[in-house]
Amino acid sequence: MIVLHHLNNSRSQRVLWLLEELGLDYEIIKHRRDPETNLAPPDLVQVHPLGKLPVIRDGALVLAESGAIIEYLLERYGGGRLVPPPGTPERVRYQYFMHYAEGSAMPVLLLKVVFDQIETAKVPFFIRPLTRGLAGRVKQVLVQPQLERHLDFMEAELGDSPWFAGEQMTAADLQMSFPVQAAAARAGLDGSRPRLMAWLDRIQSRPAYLRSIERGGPYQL
Ligand SMILES: N[C@@H](CCC(=O)N[C@@H](CS)C(=O)NCC(=O)O)C(=O)O
Repeated sequence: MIVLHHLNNSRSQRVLWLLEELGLDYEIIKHRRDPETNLAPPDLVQVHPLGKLPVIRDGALVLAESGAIIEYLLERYGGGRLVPPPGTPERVRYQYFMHYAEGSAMPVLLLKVVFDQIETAKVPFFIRPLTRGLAGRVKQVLVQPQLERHLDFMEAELGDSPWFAGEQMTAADLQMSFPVQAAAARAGLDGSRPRLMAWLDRIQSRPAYLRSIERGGPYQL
C-alpha cells in the first residue's frame, strides 16, 4: 500500500488531495511542525535525507519532491486521468505549470515569508532599526515587485480557461494549489485578482479536496 508522510499545513496536502482524486488506498503517517519554529521534526531525516515532506513510500520506493510524487502516482495509477494527452498544447501548459509552481512561484513566496520574519524578529533594540530597515528595503525593491508580477501573470493565465492547463482540471492545478493558497494567506492575494480567487474556490470545493482535509486534519497556511 502507498504510505504518505504528511506534515500539517504543508505541500503534502496536495499529494493527499491527489490520492483522494484518484481514489487510491493509502496509509497516512502524520508529522507535526514545531509550533514555535514551524520546522518539521528533526527525525524526518530518517524518512528522507533532506528532512522535508511530502515523501511517499510505495513498496521499496521512497520518493520525495511533490512534483515527482504527483507524476509518479499519475504514471503508475492514473490511467490517463488528470494529464492532457501528449502532443497537445494543453500538455505543454500542464508541464509548464507543473514546473513553474515550485521552480518560479515558490521561491518568491518564500523570500516574502523570510523577509517578513526578519522584519518582525525579536532582536536587541540597538540593531532593530538595522534589521527592520534592511528587510523593509529588500521587500520593497526585490520581493514585492516580483510578487506582483507573478500574481498578475497567474491571474492572466486563467484568462482564457478555468484551469491552468485548459478546459479540464489537471494535476497542474494540484501542483499550483500550494503557491496560490500561500499567496492568499501571506502575500496579499485577494479579490482584486478575481480569476485566481474563483479558481481557489473551485479547487477547494471539490469533494476529493474536502476529503483530503478531513483525512489530513486542519490546513492553515
Ligand atoms: N520542493 C519540495 C519542497 C519540500 C518542502 O520544503 N517541504 C516543506 C513543507 S511545505 C517542509 O518539509 N518544511 C519543513 C522544514 O523545512 O523543516 C516539494 O515540493 O516537495
